[in-house]
Amino acid sequence: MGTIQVLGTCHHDCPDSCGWTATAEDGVLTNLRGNPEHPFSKGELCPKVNRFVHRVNDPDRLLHPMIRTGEKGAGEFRQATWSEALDHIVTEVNARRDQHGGETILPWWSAGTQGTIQQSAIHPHFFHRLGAMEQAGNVCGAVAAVGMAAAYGSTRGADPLQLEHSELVILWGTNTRLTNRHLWPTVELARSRGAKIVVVDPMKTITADAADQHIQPLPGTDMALILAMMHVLIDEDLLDHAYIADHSVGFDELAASVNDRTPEWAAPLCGLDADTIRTFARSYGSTQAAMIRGLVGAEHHAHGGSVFRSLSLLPVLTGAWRHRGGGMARSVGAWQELADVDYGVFSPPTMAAEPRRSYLQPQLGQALTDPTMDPPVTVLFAWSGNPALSMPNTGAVEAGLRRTDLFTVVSEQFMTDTARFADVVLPAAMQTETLDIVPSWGHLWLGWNEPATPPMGEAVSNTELFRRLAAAFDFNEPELHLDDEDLIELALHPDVDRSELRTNGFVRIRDTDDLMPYADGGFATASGKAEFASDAMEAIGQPRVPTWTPTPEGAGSELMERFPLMLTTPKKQPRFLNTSYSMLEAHHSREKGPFIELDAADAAARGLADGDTATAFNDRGRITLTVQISERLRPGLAAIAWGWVGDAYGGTPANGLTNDATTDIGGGAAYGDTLVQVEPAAV
Ligand SMILES: Nc1nc2c(c(=O)[nH]1)N[C@H]1C(S)=C(S)[C@@H](COP(=O)(O)OP(=O)(O)OC[C@H]3O[C@@H](n4cnc5c(=O)[nH]c(N)nc54)[C@H](O)[C@@H]3O)O[C@H]1N2
Ligand SMILES: Nc1nc2c(c(=O)[nH]1)N[C@H]1C(S)=C(S)[C@@H](COP(=O)(O)OP(=O)(O)OC[C@H]3O[C@@H](n4cnc5c(=O)[nH]c(N)nc54)[C@H](O)[C@@H]3O)O[C@H]1N2
Ligand code: SF4
Ligand SMILES: [Mo]
Repeated sequence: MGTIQVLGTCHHDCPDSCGWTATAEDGVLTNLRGNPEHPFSKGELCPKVNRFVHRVNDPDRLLHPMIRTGEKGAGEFRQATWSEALDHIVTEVNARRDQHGGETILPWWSAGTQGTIQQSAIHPHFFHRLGAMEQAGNVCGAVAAVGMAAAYGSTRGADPLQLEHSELVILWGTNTRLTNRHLWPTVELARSRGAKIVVVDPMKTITADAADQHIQPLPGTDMALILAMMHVLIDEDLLDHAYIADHSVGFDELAASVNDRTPEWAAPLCGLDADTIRTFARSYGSTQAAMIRGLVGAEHHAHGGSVFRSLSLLPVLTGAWRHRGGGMARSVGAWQELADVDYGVFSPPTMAAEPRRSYLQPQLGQALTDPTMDPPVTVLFAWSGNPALSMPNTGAVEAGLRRTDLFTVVSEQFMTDTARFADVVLPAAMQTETLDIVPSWGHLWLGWNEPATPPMGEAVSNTELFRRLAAAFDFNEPELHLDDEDLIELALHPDVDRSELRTNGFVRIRDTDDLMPYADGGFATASGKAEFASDAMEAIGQPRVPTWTPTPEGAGSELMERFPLMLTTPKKQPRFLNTSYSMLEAHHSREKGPFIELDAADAAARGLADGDTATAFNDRGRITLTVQISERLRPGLAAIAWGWVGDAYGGTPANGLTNDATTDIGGGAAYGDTLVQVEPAAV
């Protein structure tokens, strides 16, 4: 076989979608480096993927199908052949399907791979054919998307690279230097040209450390802050009247509703000074090219959708959209879908017309344990994710996974906390072993991914997994058996330059140069205008205009009497990608923690000092860890980093405490609306 070198793209759930060059010798991956030609990542990867060769060749990698031999969750398995594993799945699934119907089957997946076909192809047809339940909602991005669309009619926003031209960069609930690291040089470029950088985040992150100003509201109180900003903009006439008149509807309704939403009103809710809010609003309203950049942090709250809806309306008030470097930048996925990649081709055409029973992705635990579910869920397929660690309220997820009458199939690369509960584990291929195209939610290039080696052992890509499952169930429809080249061809817009994509490893999304999407209005709502007041929102029971409503488990709620601290569970460790990599020694041994982080005042009030052992608890769970006094927090806030394997927390992971209530819109999770009490651990 000799040495081969191919171009690829990182598949991780990360906005950067970096380009790489992978080298294999005699069918073994030996090297992986950033592709210096890649226009966004420019040859750099990150502390996770710099060790990807080790991940691929790790001795603990799953290489063969396995069938459970021990108790559920004990992690005891025997190796099986593919045909034995598939036969077992068909027998067990069909028995349950015969008894309860197809809707007894629950497919759960996430973004373990963001590659177009490996994430999205074939499985919709397969589960449709089985008559299984449908997954709705999502913990990542869906809430912000629906919120933004409520204002604009679409999720199309600014190209984050336009930050280069900004005079004011507002990083709203995003830890750019860590989670979107290849965008940071653009932020610095803007600063070198005179821009001011403001971070709005309850925690003093490494991004906040590097900003010119850090505004540190209590978690989940952004709505109050934004309404007060709107009040100041209107009260002090820092508005673009012509833009509002030409390109929006509902301004008078908004103005009336924020009339009493003064900075003095918002200050105690947000835990900020009224002056800070007023000055911030003035600075925003008096800068033309002001860009708000958000990712996911602020959506993990009960009002996450409203926050993104309201943030999207700020640049409409000030007309920032008219100016290069102004507006609102979030995921750019919509541009890719518009121009280059059609995901609709992967769903059966009749799917929307014949909806099947659905559940919300973050409420897996509830779906598996709700005694009123009729028919009950008796089969779980889980792939491309690690819900036992990543979904909120682990207690419910685990209780579901432990059910002896539940038949669970997990496709994985490693023996995760989820795979341990499987009846059958199927080995999954790695990105360097599969063919794909990879979109990005952080920049406007589509990546190519050429496999450098065949899959190791008996691992298979997700598309091959579902082709094999379809064959085992005797489903012969051609759409269940398309090969990977055909699937890519099906999804790619005819005008995308295939040869450039393959030869360079990336291609610019068509028609996206120098994007100024709303400089002249042209919003995608029915009226063609940005909507301060929305009939569509009202029709689904949401406030007509952006509104502050207290949350049952948020700042100022009654529950604070028992659980006075707001818990944040930051996901982002430099060497972990969500929970991926946390089981690899070379990664977790270099990260410190997990700890219970407390502000010095809150620790002192509980008689706790740095290095003591404490328990954080609420009605969902208890976690005992070492205390770390942290200057990253503010009084009233506790933090437990998320992403470590369950054992690192003594069994109950960070999500054992988090809230599985859904968000206002978008079907996300209110992880961040979690209250706890912390006390010295019992000795
Ligand atoms: N190294 C590394 N990089 C990653 C990941 C990783 O695990 N590790 N994960 C990737 C994934 S899946 C995603 S979605 C992205 C997410 O990227 P980001 O959205 O940038 O990251 P988060 O840590 O989810 O949230 C960002 C910040 O939101 C803050 N926040 C929490 N609640 C609130 C609130 O109510 N209001 C405001 N204003 N801020 C709030 C948090 O304190 C946090 O610092 O990162 C990706 N990149
Ligand atoms: N408390 C708390 N919880 C959170 C968050 C938080 O900030 N705080 N963040 C949330 C967010 S934004 C996200 S995106 C989710 C992420 O949570 P998940 O989507 O569950 O992501 P990971 O934990 O990284 O798990 C991905 C798994 O997919 C596997 N995998 C990778 N590629 C493939 C493949 O091609 N095929 C198959 N079959 N498997 C593959 C990997 O081995 C890995 O175990 O977590 C959410 N959970
Ligand atoms: S995880 Fe993100 S930063 Fe790291 S290589 Fe992949 S896309 Fe780039
Ligand atoms: Mo995410």
